[in-house]
Amino acid sequence: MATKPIKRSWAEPFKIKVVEPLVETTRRHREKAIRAAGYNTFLLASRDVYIDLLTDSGTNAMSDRQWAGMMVGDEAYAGSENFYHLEANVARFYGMPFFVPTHQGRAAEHLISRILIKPGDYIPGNMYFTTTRLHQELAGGTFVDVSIDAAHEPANPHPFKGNVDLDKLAALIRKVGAKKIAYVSMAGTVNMAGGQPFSMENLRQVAALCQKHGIRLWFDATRACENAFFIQEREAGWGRHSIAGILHTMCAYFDGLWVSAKKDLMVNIGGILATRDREVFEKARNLVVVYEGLHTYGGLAGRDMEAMAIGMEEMVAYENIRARVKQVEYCGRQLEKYGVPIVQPIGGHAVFLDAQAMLPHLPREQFPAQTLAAAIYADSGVRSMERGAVSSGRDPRTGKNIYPRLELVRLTFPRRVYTQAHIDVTVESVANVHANRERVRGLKMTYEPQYLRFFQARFEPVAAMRKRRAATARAR
Ligand code: PLI
Repeated sequence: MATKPIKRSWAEPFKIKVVEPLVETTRRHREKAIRAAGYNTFLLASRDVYIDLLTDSGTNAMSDRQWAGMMVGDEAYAGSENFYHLEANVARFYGMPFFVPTHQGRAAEHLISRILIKPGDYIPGNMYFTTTRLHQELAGGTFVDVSIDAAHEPANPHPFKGNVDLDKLAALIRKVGAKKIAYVSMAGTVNMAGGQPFSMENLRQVAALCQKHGIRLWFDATRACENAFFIQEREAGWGRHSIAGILHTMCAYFDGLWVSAKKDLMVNIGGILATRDREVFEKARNLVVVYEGLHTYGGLAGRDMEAMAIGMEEMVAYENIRARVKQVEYCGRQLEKYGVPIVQPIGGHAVFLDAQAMLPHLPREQFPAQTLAAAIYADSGVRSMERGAVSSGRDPRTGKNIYPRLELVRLTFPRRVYTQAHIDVTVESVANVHANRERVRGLKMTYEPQYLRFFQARFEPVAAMRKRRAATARAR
């Protein structure tokens, strides 16, 4: 009798050697904590968090090899051995001959923005990222979103929502002229679109258009390996190529790149600015001394650079990247079973909840995503992050709030940190908030910092605000 083949699962390509205890808290404790944090999950103390899905940035578990590498840190001020190891691996994996280390991704963004952008320039990109756009604006530039329309539609299952719309890019070139475009910026697995990749074919076409007009093309390679994995899985002709091979091919289209090493490279701190352009490199090597440290350490310890160099070797291992992306997918699939609205397709580093679809009774001015993140924390101690109007900030010219079409909450998975059971607990909490969604009340912003407001803004429930105003009026 023929039997149906048994489904074979994937599993993490590691076992756990060191553990860090987690602490569960009561609902009362969490309600007090989130109130004290101004309903902003960034302002919670980590000790009050049970499962931390705020970010995958610098929150990764390093391997035994990486920890061993930390012990051979060469802490020389100049010419550390670890710098040369890292330099060799930047050339090997990203194919860039010139590089400077930086303390993290935004430091590299700062340098490249200062080097390439003149006041009045434009920087088209496949959707904005918070720190990237701010550094472009601080350098006098204007970011222009040239991502495809599908990227802004949460339910649209387009497999490459990180693609650039070539018509939008061509129209911008016609409108402002190629000379006014400092560079085109493309990010891998686009964060604000829900962790969505671009295709190799789209990259090829963007590169051809840039070349035709003599415009530089730069790569935010922070999550390039996830993008490479999606190309391998989804794009015809790439299924048999290795992750390292796909990464190399992607990078070959770019003039240079920056990386927040706190993601793909599975370390806790670090950044990279790398290029094949000698002139840009000379400027970066000089500027890094002003803002970061000498060009052979860039604000890092030797041991940090060693962990990065080894992390690079691990990031392209198929088993690692598959486990990473499939863990996120598992979470998304479980949420779908409960009918929770999530961004489709499921992203590479995170599951993004569609807060507007989940809380349609809240107007945008009451920040549905901020509200939802606070509600999930209060329910279970799971910490997530708002990725909507609060993150989007204000238009620098008009000062008005920008309300992006995507109003999302991000459940972000640190690499090699949590197990399937943690995901199940998370899913059940989100499902519980979803089941009781009509009871969720909106928020009002009570404090707003000037830059990157999502990190430090404070909020109050709208109802509490009304009560407080009434009490003040009575006291008068
Ligand atoms: O956090 P940094 O400064 O190491 O990197 C800035 C940065 C640049 N590009 C992209 C695509 C990012 O996602 C990014 C940082 N992301 C954070 C912190 C996150 O939670 O997604």
